[in-house]
Amino acid sequence: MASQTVARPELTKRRGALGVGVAFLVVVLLVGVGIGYYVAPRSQAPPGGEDILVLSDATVHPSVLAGPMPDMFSFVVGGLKNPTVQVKPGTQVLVHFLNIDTDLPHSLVFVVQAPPYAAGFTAQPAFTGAESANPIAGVPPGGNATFSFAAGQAGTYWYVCGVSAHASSGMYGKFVVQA
Ligand SMILES: [Cu+2]
Repeated sequence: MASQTVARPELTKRRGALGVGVAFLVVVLLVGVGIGYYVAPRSQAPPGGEDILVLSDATVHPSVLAGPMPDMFSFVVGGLKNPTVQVKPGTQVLVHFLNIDTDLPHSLVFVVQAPPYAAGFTAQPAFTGAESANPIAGVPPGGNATFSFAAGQAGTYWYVCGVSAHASSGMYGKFVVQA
């Protein structure tokens, strides 16, 4: 009995040290996961399922928001993140582009090339005028742009951000021209 009484404080000390050690490891693990989250490359695929926004009028006026938080490398069209936008051949598309990012420039270009995109990808418009002005420099945070083009030939196209390494970071969606 006497030896147990002596051993108990020692056991309590050990348990205390173990608790501190475990707490320390948990903190280190959480910090590590946090750092990993921020430095990990962004996914190439548009997140979530494929939302399709069908615009069937001869003239359409989509509002495109760029750089919403927390995922600044994405677009929001019709309240949807990087949706597939579908129009009919020959549709006159009048785009209202708004950069809602607080610190990054963004742009919008309709292209033929499908993902994945390299970091150095240079976006070339698939249709005459199918880009915001100065797509590489982009529209500054809080800025907006309006441009229009005719979605000529049926096919599958993509809309991307033309600022360097933004499309490769997941800033794109599908644009379908279909009767
Ligand atoms: Cu961008």
